[in-house]
Amino acid sequence: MGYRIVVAGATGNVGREVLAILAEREFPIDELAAVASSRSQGTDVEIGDSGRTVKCQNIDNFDWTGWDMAIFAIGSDATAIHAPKAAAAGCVVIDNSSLYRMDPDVPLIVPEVNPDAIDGYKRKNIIANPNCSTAQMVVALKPLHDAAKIKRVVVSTYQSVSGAGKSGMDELWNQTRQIFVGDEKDIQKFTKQIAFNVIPHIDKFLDDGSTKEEWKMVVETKKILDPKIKVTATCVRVPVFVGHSEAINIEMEDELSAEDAQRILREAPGVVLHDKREDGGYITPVECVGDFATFVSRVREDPTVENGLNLWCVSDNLRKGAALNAVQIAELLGRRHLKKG
Ligand code: 11C
Repeated sequence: MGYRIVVAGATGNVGREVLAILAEREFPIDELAAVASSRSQGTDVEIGDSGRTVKCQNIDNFDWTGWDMAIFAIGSDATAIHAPKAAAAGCVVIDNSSLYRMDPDVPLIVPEVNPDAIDGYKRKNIIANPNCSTAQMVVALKPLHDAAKIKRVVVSTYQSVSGAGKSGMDELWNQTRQIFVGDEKDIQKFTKQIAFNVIPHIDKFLDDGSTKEEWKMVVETKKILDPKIKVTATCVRVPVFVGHSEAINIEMEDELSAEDAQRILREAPGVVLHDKREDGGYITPVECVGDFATFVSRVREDPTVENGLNLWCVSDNLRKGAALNAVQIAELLGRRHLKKG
């Protein structure tokens, strides 16, 4: 016996990945509904490579009664309208937007890191999925925090254009072609040229000069992993289609050698350590696409601070950063609270 599950935003970058991952992981489903805005009503959406499709329904008219859970990938504005309706009808919402992440009555979950926090979902019938750059970072940090207590993290990100949706991917593709053939460049989605360039700006600016993406990495890491950890982030958009990368500097309370960190990371859930200290002995974003893992490479001691480590972390932002983590939350919710059969 399986679940009655809804995928909201089924035609978007993340929604399509959710459908693919539900099929890949053989999530037990009795009935699947795909919903999106009225524009997509009637569209046949492919369920990954399974050869099956599901017809998209209009979210505005959807009756949430009797559905066990819904994975939302529709952005904060639409989530504010539809999530409360679904939750009130008894359908547990697993939300990819940033709307509920910092709500004290909504658990923010990365199953490898804070699975027990999911028990708080009953307060609102909503569970939040973190920002993609936070999700992969906390998967890599958690085992090191358990071993040597992390005090401070300095992270620089190299984030792919798919984090900005399909229109971000289209802009990189079009600009690359335009530059190649000598056409005028079209700049719409990003604030500056993204092809053959990098942009130190993701999401809107805040009063202190940081960006909202950087703020999310700070506050979400504290909520998921440990409120005592200090985090400072610089988030940068790079001309990569899929896969976010992060250079992470860590200061710990206790000493941890690079060798011990490698040993710990090799065994850590959700992590694949690929760290050969030779040409090509590390993972780059194009190699992580379509994978479930958070890849860690370049683990080394940082002699400029006490108990310091550096590492490089790469993951598919549409998967661990969004769709996979949401499906893992659905699996955890099923195991712990909504058992079937
Ligand atoms: C990006 N991390 O790469 C963003 C996308 O809060 O869920 C995800 C934004 C969010 O642009």
